[in-house]
Amino acid sequence: MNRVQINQTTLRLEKGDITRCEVDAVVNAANESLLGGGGVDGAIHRAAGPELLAACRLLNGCRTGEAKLTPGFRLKAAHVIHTVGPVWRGGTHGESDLLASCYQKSLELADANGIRTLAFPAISTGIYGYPLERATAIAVGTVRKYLEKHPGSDVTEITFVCFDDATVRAYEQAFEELE
Ligand code: AR6
Repeated sequence: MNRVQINQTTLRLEKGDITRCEVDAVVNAANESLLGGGGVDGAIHRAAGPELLAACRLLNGCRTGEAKLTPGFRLKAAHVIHTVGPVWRGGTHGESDLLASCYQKSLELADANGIRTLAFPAISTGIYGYPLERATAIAVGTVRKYLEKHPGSDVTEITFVCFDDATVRAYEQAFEELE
């Protein structure tokens, strides 16, 4: 299963590169400095151009579980929502709440800024080492909870962008578990 409807919003998954997504906002899996890094963060900064780093420098970083907004500059996406996922430290350091907060705060920012279409990477599942299936269950579950609580949300489409097949399978399973 690769599509789920919740109220007015379609949840979908797509295999590919988030920097190429034609959406109102892409979410970046950043670090607390917001000054760039590897993984999807590096790819977004490369594609958006040096203006993105200049904009990020003005934000004074971002705490884990929080989210901040910049323009998308040279990306097709008008905005980037930068959020900082937790580093996996065995699961006993509040990781699941912090990861859920990344999705919740990103959706709140989207709604506050009239963003209708949004693309998320699999936050924390790369360099930060969060176990994939647990992370995708939190991603989909948190988005569902948010949409059920906010039936008037302006967000019409949420894409979970998967960089590899294992991530596609993990989201497919998370979608199935919603039924
Ligand atoms: N499009 C979509 N997904 C991608 C892309 C891309 N272009 N590139 C990688 N991924 P990661 P994290 C996937 O490591 O675990 C950075 O240095 C990747 O395969 O990017 O939250 C930051 O500055 C994985 O599924 O983010 C932080 O220091 C997912 O994106 C740290 O990494 C997340 O992997 C954050 O680590």
